Amino acid sequence: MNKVEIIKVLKNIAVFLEIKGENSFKIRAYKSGARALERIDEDFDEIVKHNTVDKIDGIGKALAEKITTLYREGDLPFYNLLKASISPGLIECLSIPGLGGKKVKQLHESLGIDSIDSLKKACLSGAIAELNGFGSKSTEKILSGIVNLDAYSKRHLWWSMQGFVDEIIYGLNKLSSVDKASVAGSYRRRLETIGDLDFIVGSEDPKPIMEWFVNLEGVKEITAHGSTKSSVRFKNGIQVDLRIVPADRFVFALHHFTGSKEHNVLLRQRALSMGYSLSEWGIFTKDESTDFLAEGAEAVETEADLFKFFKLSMIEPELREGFGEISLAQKGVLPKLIEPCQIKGVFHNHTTLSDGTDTLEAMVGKAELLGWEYIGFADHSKASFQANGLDESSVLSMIDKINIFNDSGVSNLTVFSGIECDILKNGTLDLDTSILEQLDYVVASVHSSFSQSEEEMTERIIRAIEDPNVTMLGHPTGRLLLKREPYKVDMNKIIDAAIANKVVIEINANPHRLDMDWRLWKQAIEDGLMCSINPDAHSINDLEYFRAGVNIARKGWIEKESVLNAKTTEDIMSWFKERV
Ligand code: DGT
Ligand code: CA
Ligand code: CA
Ligand code: ZN
Repeated sequence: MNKVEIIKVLKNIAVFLEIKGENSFKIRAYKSGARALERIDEDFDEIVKHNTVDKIDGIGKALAEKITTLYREGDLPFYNLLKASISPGLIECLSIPGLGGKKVKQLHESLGIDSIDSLKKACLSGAIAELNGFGSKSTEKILSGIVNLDAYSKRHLWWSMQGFVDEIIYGLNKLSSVDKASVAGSYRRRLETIGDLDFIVGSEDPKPIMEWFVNLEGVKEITAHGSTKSSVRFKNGIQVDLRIVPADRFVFALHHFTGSKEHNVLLRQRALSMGYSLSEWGIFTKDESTDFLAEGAEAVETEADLFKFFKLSMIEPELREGFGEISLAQKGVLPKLIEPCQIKGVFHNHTTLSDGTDTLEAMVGKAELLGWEYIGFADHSKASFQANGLDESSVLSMIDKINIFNDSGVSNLTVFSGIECDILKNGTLDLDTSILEQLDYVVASVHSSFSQSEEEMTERIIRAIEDPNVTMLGHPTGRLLLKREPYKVDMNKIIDAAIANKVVIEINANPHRLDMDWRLWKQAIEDGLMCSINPDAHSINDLEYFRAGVNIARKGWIEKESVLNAKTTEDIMSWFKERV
């Protein structure tokens, strides 16, 4: 287990002990142990290797042993037993925002609550509002937390589906009766979260394919089993639809089931206006039999052909959301979407200086492998103490370190010095201007006081945007997809302020964030906003997240001209200079 995972276990132990009502000294030991690990500057791997975990300030001998076991074994019997001793329903209640160990214990003891279900009932009956320390406001908050939890459980992150999708496609392509196979639906449109997975197969012999599908390893339940359509649910909760059509109809089914519904409706209208009807089965002459394709439709082999049939240029799946793609395709003026190979470096990355798990040198090494020209580091600032944020003097020594690194010639990459500076409650920045001025760039982000009113939050962020030292706005709504709702903020005002102050807004490419949302980008780009695709990497592997960011940029109609990190090193340098 790495440091970040160990910190999580220590925090869980503290919460579980709270539920059990253990003495507060014991609980505090785990909490402060977690904090101590967050704060260390030294290389954690070295510390464990040298058996000096107990020398860390705030960690005693017993805790040091547990940490070492977690590091070496990836497991801790004490933790497993503790977790097993608590009813899973109570652990589930912990995922409701605002409910920690103490509150869950209180709810359990005073009202017998032992599941989300009983929690919901107690909210609705008014029993919770009566409890000491709760009220009608917290009842409302718990209820909306339950609604969100339910919605979250029905969808999956696009990013986490990749391996699963690739495996199914690989399996299908190995079957001899499969002529063509593709994923469709929201996954193919690269939506940030997906409900179910849809696969389309072209084949003249569907039976063995269906048998293979419903008997796949991990299938828990077969919800539909037909000769051309089946649906299954896997053990991990993922629902998958498979449709098999004759090979000469594959392209029509692929287009239809890629969607979206909105796009399909609009394309169908266009077909009708041209005297055709369009369905998953093909293109037909309006009001005539659907036994035969319309004249010319049998030559449609690819989706590009299909669009061409309707006098449209090719519309990439990412754009098929009914956002005006059809009318632009009609004029042949769709954007040339940004591609992963056009990214020349990334800016929002963390190292072991704050809460990252890899060193600057290791991150540069990975950036070299990715073929980039530059990489920028933006560790946290001091207000993010839980992330071991940097104070003024640490920032200065980091700048020195980066200068020395750049001069050393160790790497061909240029390293840019930045910071992810906290936007404090009142909109001022967490570090002194005299320090911020010395950095190449500043990413300003909100990490605290999420419950401000929309007006306060909007003013707060605009104030930061107006600070001449701010180069980029980080994760503008603070959302965590399928985990936490965005805070309230007027994004249109934020976008206007960013354009007026030549501030870039990031697409935070962490698969849980993907913030700013793609739905806002098309208009924002037209109005002159620049974007930066930022992986917010906390490890070398996280640098790969930039691909998820590129997906979102493409869904936002973004071309490389509007992406800061598609510029060359030289252009970046002059851009940083010119904007102030
Ligand atoms: P999801 O699964 O909720 O993430 O979203 P999708 O887009 O994958 O939706 P899904 O799986 O229900 O259906 C796949 C595609 O099939 C959808 O994007 C468009 C097409 N489709 C499904 N139902 C309808 C419909 O009622 N009308 C039209 N025009 N198309 C539909
Ligand atoms: Ca779907
Ligand atoms: Ca579906
Ligand atoms: Zn952040």
